[in-house]
Amino acid sequence: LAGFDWQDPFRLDDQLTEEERLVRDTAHAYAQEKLQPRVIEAFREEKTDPAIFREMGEQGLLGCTLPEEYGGAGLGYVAYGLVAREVERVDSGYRSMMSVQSSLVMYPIYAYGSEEQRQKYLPKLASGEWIGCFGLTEPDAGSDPAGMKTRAEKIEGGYRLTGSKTWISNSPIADVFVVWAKSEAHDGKIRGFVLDKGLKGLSAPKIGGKISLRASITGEIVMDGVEVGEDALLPHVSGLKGPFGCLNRARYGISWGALGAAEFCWHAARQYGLDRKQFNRPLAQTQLYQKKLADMMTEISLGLQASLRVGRLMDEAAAAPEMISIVKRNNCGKALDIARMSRDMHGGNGISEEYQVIRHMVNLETVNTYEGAHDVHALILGRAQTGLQAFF
Ligand code: TGC
Ligand code: FAD
Repeated sequence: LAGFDWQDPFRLDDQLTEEERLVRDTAHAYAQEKLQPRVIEAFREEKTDPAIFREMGEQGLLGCTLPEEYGGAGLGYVAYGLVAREVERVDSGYRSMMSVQSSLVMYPIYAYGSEEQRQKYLPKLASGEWIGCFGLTEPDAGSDPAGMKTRAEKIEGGYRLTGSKTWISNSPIADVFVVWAKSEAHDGKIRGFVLDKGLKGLSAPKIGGKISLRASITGEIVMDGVEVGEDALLPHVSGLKGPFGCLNRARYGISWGALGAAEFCWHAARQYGLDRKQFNRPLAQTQLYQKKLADMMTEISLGLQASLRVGRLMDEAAAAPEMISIVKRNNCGKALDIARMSRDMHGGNGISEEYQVIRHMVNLETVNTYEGAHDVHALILGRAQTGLQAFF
């Protein structure tokens, strides 16, 4: 029988292509060398450095699944997941910045946009010169985006948008806004629009005082009769399947990312237990401590295998949204449990910013809620097996 690598129990590494390993190693090196040194202060001071987008762009980490002619890297979804895992190993907020830009802004412009929209936006978003945001959630429409109030009224030569979005990642520093609105000219159906910063009536105030995801800026999008031309409409999609098509990709990436944060917390707890002695022995030499480490290793390695499987199916265009709900829900929930456990295993030191586990713990509270709350994914999976709608 082969030997056992505790850090890679099911030999995930062997299941990757050479290209995927290279992408992972590039993302790992960037995240450790450039993001790790800034994250403690960024979180403490609630500071988002826009330069991070340009750095990620230089490394080829933005929109990496899109074709090279639009600035992407033509990679598959497993590579995209590996990038998310490495970035979130440092901080969920940094992964959020990356995944919104890639899956929620570049993807819809690529998949639903006109050729002119692709040419105008994608290369600059891929390089990180422009920052994007995605506005679906509203003050009165979170888990139920079908209840949105934002309206697009038809005017001569274009549309007038009125409404407000809230809890929008990147919005206060965004150059490009992908927003979803009910369009009168399209029978009240939900349509996507791409807005440029600086339009009259468009503003994006910051939401301050977050206790979670503090390294990633969040804001509102206020549209007070914003007038845009016909060319702002994403022509090739109509209805909720537009935003959900983007969310499928982002949720899948989050399933890998959350496990990156969990791995950080697991490794930190292991090391802490080896270094810290109580009752004349390392904490790691106690049965309870080892049981917790065993649980962490088990959940993380099972979760990674599941995300790998879904990623392979996405590359074959054979993944169902319900598969993504399973890995988004389970991996985020398990990652949150692991971060809380690791915080506890660090004792009093666990609440210090220096040990970093409490930062991951509070970040994962958001990750468990956004992109479909944990219980909302349970209802999607309940509906899939009973045929019964339990949302309302
Ligand atoms: P429902 O009747 O289920 O579906 C309406 C239409 O949408 C289609 N559809 C999908 N299409 C593609 N992929 C999916 N996953 C899809 N899910 C649904 C469906 O086929 C149907 O199409 P059609 O043509 O028949 O009209 O819609 P519902 O209103 O009953 O939906 C219920 C529910 C709860 C499943 C859904 O609304 C939901 O998932 N809610 C969660 C909302 C959410 O995830 N919001 C995320 C906001 S963005 C965000 O959080 C970004 S954070 C990013 C970061 O910082 O990293
Ligand atoms: P609600 O929908 O009010 O849910 C509250 C609670 O009720 C949850 O526990 C939920 O599971 C539960 N619940 C809801 N419906 C049901 C039901 N039918 N049955 C049982 N329980 C139910 N949105 C964007 O559009 N773009 C972004 O970039 C973005 N970034 C975000 C960044 C941060 C930091 C945060 C915190 C959020 C972000 N969001 C973004 C919004 C996010 O997607 C929503 O917060 C999320 O979808 C939940 O909506 P809500 O907050 O309105 O909660």
